Amino acid sequence: QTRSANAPADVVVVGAGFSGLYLLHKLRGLGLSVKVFEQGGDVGGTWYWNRYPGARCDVESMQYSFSFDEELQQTWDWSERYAPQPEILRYAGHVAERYDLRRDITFNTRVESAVFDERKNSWTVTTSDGVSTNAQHVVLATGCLSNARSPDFKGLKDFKGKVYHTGSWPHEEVDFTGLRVGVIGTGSSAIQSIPLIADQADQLYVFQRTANFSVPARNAKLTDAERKGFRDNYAEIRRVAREEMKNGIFQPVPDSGALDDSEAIRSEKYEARWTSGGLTFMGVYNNLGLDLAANDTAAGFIRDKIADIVKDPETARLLQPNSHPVGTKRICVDTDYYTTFNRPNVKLVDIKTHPIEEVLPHAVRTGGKDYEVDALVLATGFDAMTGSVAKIEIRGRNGQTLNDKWAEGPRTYLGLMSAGFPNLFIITGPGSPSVLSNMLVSIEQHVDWITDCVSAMRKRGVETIEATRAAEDKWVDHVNEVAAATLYPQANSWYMGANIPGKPRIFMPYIGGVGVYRKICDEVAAKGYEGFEMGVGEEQREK
Ligand code: NA7
Repeated sequence: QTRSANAPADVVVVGAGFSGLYLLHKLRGLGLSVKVFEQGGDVGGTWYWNRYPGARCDVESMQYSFSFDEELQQTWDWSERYAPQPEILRYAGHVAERYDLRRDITFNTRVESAVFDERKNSWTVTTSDGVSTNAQHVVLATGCLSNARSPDFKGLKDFKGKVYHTGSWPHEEVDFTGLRVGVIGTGSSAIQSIPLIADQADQLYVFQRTANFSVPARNAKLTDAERKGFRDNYAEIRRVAREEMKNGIFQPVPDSGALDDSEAIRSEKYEARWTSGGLTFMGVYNNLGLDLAANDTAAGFIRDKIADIVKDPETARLLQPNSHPVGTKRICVDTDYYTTFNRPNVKLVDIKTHPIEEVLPHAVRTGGKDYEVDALVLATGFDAMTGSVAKIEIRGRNGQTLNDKWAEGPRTYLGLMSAGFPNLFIITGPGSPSVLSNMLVSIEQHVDWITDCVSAMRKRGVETIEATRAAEDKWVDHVNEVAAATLYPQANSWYMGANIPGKPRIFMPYIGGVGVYRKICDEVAAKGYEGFEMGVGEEQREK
């Protein structure tokens, strides 16, 4: 392919999900030239790819939405408490239209490499069409759950039916009517799609390795009064989400711990959250993520619910999670998940005791039994947080690649930059609260911080910004220390990289909370970007 070059840009942004869209809008506001590359055919990121039946965000739509434009939040009508994926995707499209963003986005184009030139202080970004683009800054807005992962089960490639992955679902309608279907995995994507697939399919086999905790979503149409309730109070609701909540989702953290209450009061409180539904279940007490005995009370409550709902005792037993404290893998939010196992056409298959031995042309073999299926759904998750960054060859100072630097686990300062990679920013990167938060709260905060930073650089007349090793080491230690004080590292979760064979086991997100994190980032900026080094260009120095 002939190599050609685009006009240079001030900033190249990788990805046109919610991060990329808001970045483009904000950076344009500084008068910068911005070029966005997106591997998908349109905007939306996660919501472009995850089109499986039942796909929804587990954060309520009135909160999982942009807050930067009052008119936008006052005029977009969310239809349900948890809007379905097509609606979230329409919202992303609406945002792109409203700010005329698509003209600076190149679709169906992957960024393959980004190489820093130490003399010119600029990045050369090469895309899958063989074209290169020079830019002063690169921002990785590549998403945390964007690199879908299919385990290499023996025989999978010779399977004769259709194979789907929840994280890269086809754009055309998929109809399971009359088919025998196997779903592998019981994470959030599986838990959302299983009830709908069971409704269509003749027979559904659910292959479960690890049982997960799930709470009812209690999804419902939003009424005008509910929407108005949010809209009238948005200023305060958004402020609390940014500043006071641990993750921008729960109510502010309560004062009491689970063991402070009697069993009767505790059950009442859990029951109330179970009835109101959603992720806020984990916000009943302040120590569910910290104290195993406290956590057990919540875990036990959910296990009892499962036993009540699921009629077959052996199926109920298998569905009761016992391998990790509740919440240490992201808790799932479902509609009719457990009741689905009462249907005569649904069977749970335990692949922990008997792992999948082989996929045959028309069946899945486990425990010496062949389960005949016409279609397979891999709900097997993602190479989370670092997977999409790792697919790009990123070379910083001295030709070092980011993959080499991160071989023992990702290292960042504030999740925003990595030492040795000047002018390369990451949105919701490892070391930031990202996946433990309402993503939209984190995305807006990161984009605002980065935009302010670039603007400050321009005002000072500097060409580069780079995290210092010392600041990065200190931040990595802090991220680890905060995580170690919680129960989270006890689970084999994708937060830990534990779902990817060979990936270093490190708790990747920052668990200190979005409010605390925001304060730290603001203080760093207020102190003249403490922990970062700013530099003038070599040509400027030589003058
Ligand atoms: P998850 O939560 O990573 O779930 C993946 C599921 O697939 C989980 O049940 C895994 O079992 C299972 N899995 C993965 N690999 C295998 C193999 N090799 N054999 C058997 N089973 C396997 O991904 P999701 O897409 O559901 O959700 C990701 C996030 O998106 C979610 O947390 C929300 O934040 C939104 P395991 O638990 O590893 O034993």
